[in-house]
Amino acid sequence: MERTIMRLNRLAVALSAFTLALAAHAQTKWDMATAYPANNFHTENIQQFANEVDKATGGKLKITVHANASLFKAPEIKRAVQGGQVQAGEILLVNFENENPLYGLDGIPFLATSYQQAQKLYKASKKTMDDLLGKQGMMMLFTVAWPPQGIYTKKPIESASDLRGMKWRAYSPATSRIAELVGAQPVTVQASELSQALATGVVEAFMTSGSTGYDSKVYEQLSHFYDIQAWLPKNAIIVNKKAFDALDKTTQGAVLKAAADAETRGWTMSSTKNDWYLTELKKKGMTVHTPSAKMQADFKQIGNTMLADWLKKAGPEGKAVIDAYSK
Ligand code: PCA
Repeated sequence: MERTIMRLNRLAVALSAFTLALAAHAQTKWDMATAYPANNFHTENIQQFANEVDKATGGKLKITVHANASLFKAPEIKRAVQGGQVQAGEILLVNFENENPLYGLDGIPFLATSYQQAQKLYKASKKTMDDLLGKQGMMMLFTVAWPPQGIYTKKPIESASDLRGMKWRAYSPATSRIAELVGAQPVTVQASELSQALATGVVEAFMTSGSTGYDSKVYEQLSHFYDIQAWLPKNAIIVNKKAFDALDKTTQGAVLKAAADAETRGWTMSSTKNDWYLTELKKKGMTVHTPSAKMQADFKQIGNTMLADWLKKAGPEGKAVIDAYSK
């Protein structure tokens, strides 16, 4: 059913592109595939970006945002943009760590734990990341960090060993690796399917932000959130390079200007909304804990192991980024 809907959505996208091509040349239409709900702050920010592009170009470039993985599932969006099935998309960079370790940089626990550090890490890696996506025929328009990642559980926990044997939801290679390191049983579930996985009891614990916890109505099944602030993974808004190059210079300028504004706005939204999300979780009956010293030490240790592994995989290019970040 879901597959059929996705196929129909894609057919509609292809047809509208065709109709437009037959109609005026004056207007360009882009589709933007995203993976999170329409009322998530990332999606709201992207929608505002699309509105601003529309306004700045006097309607010459129309970007339709397809939220909640309605066009492509989160892990498929990058390839869809690369292959030109959609002109633009939103990706969770850490999802692509197996393709290139650099994509996993901002998913290493305790490397960058505040918005300020996450910004610094972003700056240290931006050029390398731009080159990497550039080689794949894409361009990064802007990024926005998710709020800091904490641990959701059914039962209270005191240390990492309390997670042993739990059914653990992972959203990336790194979050699966954490399950391995703590002895939990990982199952990969993307955000758009998380509420369902929770409702059917497939998961008992996981790490994510207050944002995704709230969106997934985690409070209906789990009662504890440990605000350990382990890392802030970024979403990147990417565009097919050929689609971008096909725009006239003025339109390109408008896109870049709206993208720069969306980046600044998005990072602010992320941190302000984080406080709101955590307040809402409490209102819905969850306990938001400051993790015990033992748990912090355990996760710090996990972070050290994962950074060492990452440096081995990422080679000199990765080391250069970490060095630039640590300066
Ligand atoms: N939400 C996304 C990725 C990180 C986050 O905070 C998720 O849980 O899938």
